[in-house]
Amino acid sequence: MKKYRLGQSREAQDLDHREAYTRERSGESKRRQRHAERLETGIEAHDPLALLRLPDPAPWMHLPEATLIQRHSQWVDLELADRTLLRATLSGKLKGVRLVCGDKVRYSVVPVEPDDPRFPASVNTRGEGGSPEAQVVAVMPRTSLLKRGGGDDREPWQLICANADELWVCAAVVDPPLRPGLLERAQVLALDAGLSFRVLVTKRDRASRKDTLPELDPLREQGVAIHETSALKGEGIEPLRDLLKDRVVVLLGHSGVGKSTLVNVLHPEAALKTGGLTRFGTGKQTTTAARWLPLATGGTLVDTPGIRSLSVRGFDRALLGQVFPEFPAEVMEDPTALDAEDEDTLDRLELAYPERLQSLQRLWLEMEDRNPNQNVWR
Ligand SMILES: Nc1nc2c(ncn2[C@@H]2O[C@H](COP(=O)(O)OP(=O)(O)OP(=O)(O)O)[C@@H](O)[C@H]2O)c(=O)[nH]1
Ligand SMILES: [Mg+2]
Repeated sequence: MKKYRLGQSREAQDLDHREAYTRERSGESKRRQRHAERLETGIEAHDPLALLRLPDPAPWMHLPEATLIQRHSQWVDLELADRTLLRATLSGKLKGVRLVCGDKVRYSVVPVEPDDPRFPASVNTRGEGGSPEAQVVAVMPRTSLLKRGGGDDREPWQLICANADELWVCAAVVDPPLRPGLLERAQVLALDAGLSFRVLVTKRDRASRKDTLPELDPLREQGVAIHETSALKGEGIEPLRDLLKDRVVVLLGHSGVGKSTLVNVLHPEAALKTGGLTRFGTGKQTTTAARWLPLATGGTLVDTPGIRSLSVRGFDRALLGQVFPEFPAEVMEDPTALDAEDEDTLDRLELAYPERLQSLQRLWLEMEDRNPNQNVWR
C-alpha cells in the first residue's frame, strides 16, 4: 500500500500513481520484448526434423517389435509380427512423446489386470474391447512423419501417420464439394514428409465421363498422378492394387468422399464402417481415428478421419516452389508483393490459372504464422 505525504492532493496522488504505473508498464514491456526476442531466435532455429527425434530405443532392442495400428485416448492397439492384435498402454518412459498410427514400437507383456472396470472383457476380431495386455516402452526411429499444422498454440503439430511412403488425396467428383486449396495443402504436407503424392477421384459413377474436377487441371499439367475410381462399380481399383504392393499409403480427404468405402473394396476383411452424406452433401465423420490396415494382397492402407481443411502453419515456404511451379523465382521470394486482383499483373505472369496466385499468397502467409511451440520437440 502506497503512503502519501500529508497535504498531497488527490489528483496529485493519482498523477503520482499514474506515473508509477506507466514506469512499471514500460519496464514490463521491455521484459516482454526481450522475451519475444528470445522466442523469435528460437523460431529462427526452427528445426523441421525435431519431431522425428525420439528417445533412444537401444536399451529396449531385446523386446519384440509391433506396429501401432490405432491410437485411443488411454491405450493403443498394436499389430504383432504374426498379425495378432494386442492392446497396450504407454510406459511412463514415453511421457511427452507423441506416438502416432504407423509407429514401430517395442513392447513388454505385462500381467493383465483381471477386473479393471475401465475396459470391456474381451477383444473382438477388430481389436475392439479388452483390457491392455502389454506396455509400449520404446518407439523406433521413423522413416517419415506425415503431419499438419496445429489448430492453436497449445498444439503445434497434429501428427497423421508415421512410416508411410505415399499420400493419396481422395476427392469426390460430386458430393462432398472439394474445398479450395485442399490439394495444394496436401501437396505441401506430402513434400514435407517426403511422400509420393497422388489424387484419387472417387464416385466416378456419379458423373458423366466428361465431367471432372476443374481443380485438377493444374495438377495434371504438373504431372501429378490422378486416378479415376468408383468403389461402387469397382472401376479403377485394380491399378491401385498394383500401386499398393510393398507401399504404405495414407488416404486423406474430406468426410464422405469414400475413403473407407475404397479400403473395404481393396481389403474386404477390414469391414470398416462407412457413412452416408448429410442433406447438405457433406460427410458424417464416420471414421474417427487413423487406422493402419495391412492388405492380404500386399501393401498397407491407412484410413483417416475426414478433414475440413489442412493447416500449413509452420511449414517451410521453400516447399511452395514445387507446389506452384508455374510462378517465376522472383515471385516466390514474396508472392504477397503482387496484387492478385490486378489485371496487368496477371497478364504479365501469363497464368493459365490466375486464381492460383491467391492460393499461393494464402499459403505463404499461413506458413509464416508459425506457432511458438512448433520448434519444441514433443
Ligand atoms: N456412388 C458412389 N458412392 C460412394 C462411392 N464411394 C463411397 N460412396 C458413398 O459415400 C458415402 C461416404 O463414404 P465413406 O466411405 O464413409 O466416406 P469416408 O471418406 O470414409 O468418410 P469419413 O469416414 O467421414 O471421413 C457412403 O454413403 C458411400 O456409400 C462410390 O464410388 N460411388
Ligand atoms: Mg471413413
